Amino acid sequence: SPNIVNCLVNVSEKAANIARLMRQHDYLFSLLVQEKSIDESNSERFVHDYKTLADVLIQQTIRHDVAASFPELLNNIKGEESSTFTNSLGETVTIEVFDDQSDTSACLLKVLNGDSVAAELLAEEVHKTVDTNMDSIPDLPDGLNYSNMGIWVDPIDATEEYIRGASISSCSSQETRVPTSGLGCVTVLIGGYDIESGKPIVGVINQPFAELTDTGYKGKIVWGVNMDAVRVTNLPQTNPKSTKLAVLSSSEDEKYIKALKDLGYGIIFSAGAGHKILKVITGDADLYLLSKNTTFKWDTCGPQAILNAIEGGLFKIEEIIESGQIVEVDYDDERSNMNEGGLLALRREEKHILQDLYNKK
Ligand code: 2IP
Ligand code: CA
Ligand code: CA
Repeated sequence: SPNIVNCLVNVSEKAANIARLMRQHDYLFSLLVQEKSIDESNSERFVHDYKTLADVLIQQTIRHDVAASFPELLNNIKGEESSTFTNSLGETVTIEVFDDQSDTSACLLKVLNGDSVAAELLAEEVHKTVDTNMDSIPDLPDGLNYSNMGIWVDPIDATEEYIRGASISSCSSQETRVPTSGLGCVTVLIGGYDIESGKPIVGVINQPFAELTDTGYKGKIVWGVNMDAVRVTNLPQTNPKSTKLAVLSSSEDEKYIKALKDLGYGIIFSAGAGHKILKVITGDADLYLLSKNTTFKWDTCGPQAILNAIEGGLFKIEEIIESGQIVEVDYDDERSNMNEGGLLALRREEKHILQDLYNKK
């Protein structure tokens, strides 16, 4: 039977390919930055927001490819985007990825209001076979019940950086390996969780623009499995040294910034919720704290699975500060999609700060 980790890794790479194409192809990029004015004179135009097309097309591609290998998952795959667009005349069209490239292309043609160049370029990328051939992916336990698995997708995290961000080389900080802004902060996030327990069990973070080389952007993929029988990631087996570095949203409250400084942390502001958790996972930062309710289940499910796989955790900061209770974020379908109570991402060896923060309140 197919391997879900392998499947999610490959589909994240296809997503990254689409994201790179839309950003690097001159014509497609011109559509991307024009945003709401592809053709102001044409009121029937469906894509009033082309950047949403990137998001929706990637999400639908992920849905299609995952369900092709795991039909039981079809109705369990959810994401940030809805698949429909409504134009100014109130007509609605659904972006769909079909089994045949020509059908996908025809659907895109409708959405793009007859732009056959764009429709064909995109459909071709959506229907390419992508195999990353990662050799370290483990065998999973037999008899996994995929109808009890939910999937959260954020097709593009840090959209602002994706649309407007400068190339990574111009803004990454050499010293800390944590870019503040730019394409390096963009990620594709896919996470699988156990519907019964609400625990994240598989995760992929794909950074489509991790490196700028002579031949263009190269991506990076981090994956993790957090099952009782298999707990593993593709990260190198090192024990990152604590550098007492906190990575925060530029919108973080002064109160928390001060508390972390008082505890001896250096502060870096950086874009992208997925990117910030990734930096904690890789050891480039030691914690990510977010006091506001500005992330959603699709931002955290995949990253948390990887963090858990290395025995780190993603906790609700509010519970820690208010009652000293150490509660992990979970994925309960009955509750809101918002991560209420904020976030605190930590690797295993940094968990001592849980007590320090509670004492500090
Ligand atoms: C956003 C994105 C933002 C982040 C916000 C997320 O997701 O990751 O960068 O804010 O929390 O919801 P910040 O960069 O201040 O941490 P999206 O780009 O998918 O809307
Ligand atoms: Ca997001
Ligand atoms: Ca997004």
